[in-house]
Amino acid sequence: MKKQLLIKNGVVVNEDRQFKADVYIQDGVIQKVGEIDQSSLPNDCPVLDVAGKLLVPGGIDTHTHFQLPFMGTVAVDDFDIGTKASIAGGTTFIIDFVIPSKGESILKAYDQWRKWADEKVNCDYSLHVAITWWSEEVSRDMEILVKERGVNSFKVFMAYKGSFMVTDEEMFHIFKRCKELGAIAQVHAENGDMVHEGQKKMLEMGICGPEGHEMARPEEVEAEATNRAIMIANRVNTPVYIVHVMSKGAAEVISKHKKEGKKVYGEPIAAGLGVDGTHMWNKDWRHAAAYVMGPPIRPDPQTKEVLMDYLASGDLSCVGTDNCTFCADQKALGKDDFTKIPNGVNGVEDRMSIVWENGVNKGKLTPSEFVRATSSAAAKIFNIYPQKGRIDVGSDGDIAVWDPQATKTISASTHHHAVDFNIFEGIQVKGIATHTIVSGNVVWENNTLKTVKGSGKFVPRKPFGCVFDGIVTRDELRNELLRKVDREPYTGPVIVLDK
Ligand code: DUC
Ligand code: ZN
Ligand code: ZN
Ligand code: ZN
Repeated sequence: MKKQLLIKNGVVVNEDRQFKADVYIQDGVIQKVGEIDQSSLPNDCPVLDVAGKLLVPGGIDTHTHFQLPFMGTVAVDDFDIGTKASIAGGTTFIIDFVIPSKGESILKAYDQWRKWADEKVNCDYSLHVAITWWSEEVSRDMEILVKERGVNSFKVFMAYKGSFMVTDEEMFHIFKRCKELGAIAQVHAENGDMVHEGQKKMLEMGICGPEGHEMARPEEVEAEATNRAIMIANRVNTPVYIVHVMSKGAAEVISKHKKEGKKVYGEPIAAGLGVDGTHMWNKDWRHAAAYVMGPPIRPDPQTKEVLMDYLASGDLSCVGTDNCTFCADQKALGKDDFTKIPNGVNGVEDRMSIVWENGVNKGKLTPSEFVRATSSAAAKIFNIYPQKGRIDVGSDGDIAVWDPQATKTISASTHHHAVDFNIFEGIQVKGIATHTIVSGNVVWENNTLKTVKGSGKFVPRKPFGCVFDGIVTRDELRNELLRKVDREPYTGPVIVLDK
């Protein structure tokens, strides 16, 4: 028997248009979009009447760290709980990061992440791979990952000195390799040396609480690294994707380079769009520590507005979360020293509602721009469009039924994360996913999850091939000109200078 679903009376919202339609999904793939005569379908086809609600492509979270071993502990949202929380918020696809230790085989780390995820995911997923060290072996294994394991994105950390951080020289080689392989280079852009010095200074001054976290690594530290990463990528002539853009300064840098024609993408995250960093000054230590992530959420309350404006203009491309959650007892590893507080916040469940609330409800985004920002742009950048990121014939049956009128108050007491704190606690959002459809199955309705652990699939992503051609850097232009130089030697008089 075929697995099927008919969604009746929806308003399909894609990134380019919006129209009334029914949607018929069979065996996980959308077969029909438009007015569908129910009598043309088998009698036993289940029907979901959504009565004028919006149907948006299932959300894509470009940036999660489920069950990440990090800073002496392990993130509590694993691939099961993490993808359940995603689904409860309308997100049907996540891209997590494989993060090998320095010296560790990137293939081995990839296999480990695949095993962790395959056993537990409740929706489809992909993997980015972080490159934390550089060698012949890493270079060779990057090729294997691209050609045989479905990876087309590699991330470097410019921060986390002593663990993940790479040098500019290593970054240059990694970017070059990305270009050769048709993969996209991603960067955690903070100046790791400056972070290190800033942390030392704060501790010397006796500032040991969470508020020291932001003061140790202010905006300039992020903006400088963002600029450097884009400049180095441009030397190599390869596109670059800046993960978790948290500050006005970094967003400005991206916008400037984009206007100059460089291929650069910026990813704001739910935390940066939804809250400000003044919470790190909260008198309650646990509360303050909950907001510690890297790069920091900025204390200037204008930041989230500005980041949303850049998202609306398209200068920032798609929204992730950096979902990397730690409970009170884990955050307490840094109770006497903020540099030891495990960095990370929640976001995967609330991302879409936060973007709707602060984008669409504030008149900054249209519903189609919301779809672009939460799904389609990510699918395009990471080369899985239109399999994901669109409601169309042939696309995967991953859909969120979006009710722009329904409200909820975000709270740790009702969220689906394993973490005991929610950084959006108390925020009321109008616009939520009432139903989430994963691969043609209704797995979230009536506030209830009906997910199947391990049912999600790994989605391989192809390299970009010729997409990266056609961009000319100054170096290439220079080489081109040099090739053209075919000068006659000079044979005229020469002034002899006095000794
Ligand atoms: N930042 C975080 O806050 N957590 C995980 C890794 C990172 O870069
Ligand atoms: Zn990062
Ligand atoms: Zn607070
Ligand atoms: Zn991250």
